[in-house]
Amino acid sequence: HVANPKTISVIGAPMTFGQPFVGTDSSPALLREQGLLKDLSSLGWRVEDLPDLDFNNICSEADASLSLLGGDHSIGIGSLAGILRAKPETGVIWVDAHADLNTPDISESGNMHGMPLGIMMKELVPDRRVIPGLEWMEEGTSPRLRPDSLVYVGLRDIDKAERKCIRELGIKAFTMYDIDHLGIGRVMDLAIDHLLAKDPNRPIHLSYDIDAVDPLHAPATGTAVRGGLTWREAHFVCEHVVKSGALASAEIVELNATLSDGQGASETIELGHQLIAALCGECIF
Ligand code: HAR
Ligand code: MN
Ligand code: MN
Ligand code: MN
Repeated sequence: HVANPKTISVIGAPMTFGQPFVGTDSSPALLREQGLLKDLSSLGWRVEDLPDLDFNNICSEADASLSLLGGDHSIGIGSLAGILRAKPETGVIWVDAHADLNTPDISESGNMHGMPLGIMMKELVPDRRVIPGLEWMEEGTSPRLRPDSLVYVGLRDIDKAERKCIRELGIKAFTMYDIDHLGIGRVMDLAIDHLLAKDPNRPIHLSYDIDAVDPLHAPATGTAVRGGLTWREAHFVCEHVVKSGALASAEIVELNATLSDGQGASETIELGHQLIAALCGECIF
């Protein structure tokens, strides 16, 4: 449970370069305009509002203990690098329709937002400095994510090469099939157990791609896939991670208000806003 008073640092990460569309860069401002920060203070948090990251100076590593507002999912490269540098034992829950486990060698699209996890795995990219823009990720000083420190929730659109990597690396993956079969409650219990069984005190980072949610509720995103999380399942994921007491940082990504009509855009931003409030303990008694 959330022990207050605690500080939450909020950083906007208006990144678009990881995929073909503009628009993901306005989401931090749209979330702020909806009163996100005020809501978090009324939930009892001391809110530290940090300036948006400047992606004209592209290489940046996030600070730890925070909430990041994307931006496309390529910001995960910087957030994971920063979080793992501060707390190498961090476990990651990746909520997404996609596995984001591509590398420049195997990606079918070449889009960086499909690669953040691939780039973090030593098994897939032994030397990241060969990737243009990632020269700053020095081996030895920029920690890796171990395959057993990652759990997926919500997968339903996995590339062939990614599927092979998930199998070979033994990454724990709960697809929409598993959610249909077991229910979201059991899936989240198993996901959290997987990360905390060996080390109950390790921090958890939650990376939430809004396209995990069904396009019925989150149409304003670049790569929507039908058959996603319901409204309640989407919230439950956040509520249950908070309840574990291990949540240390989170990011919400791939909101793109320009990719839907007005109503779809505002519903998507509102959902993002509500998911962040849920991560801050809104519905926990
Ligand atoms: N796997 C595909 C690729 O690498 C699609 C990735 C799609 N987008 C995301 N990532 N939003 O979660 O291009
Ligand atoms: Mn993603
Ligand atoms: Mn996705
Ligand atoms: Mn339970």
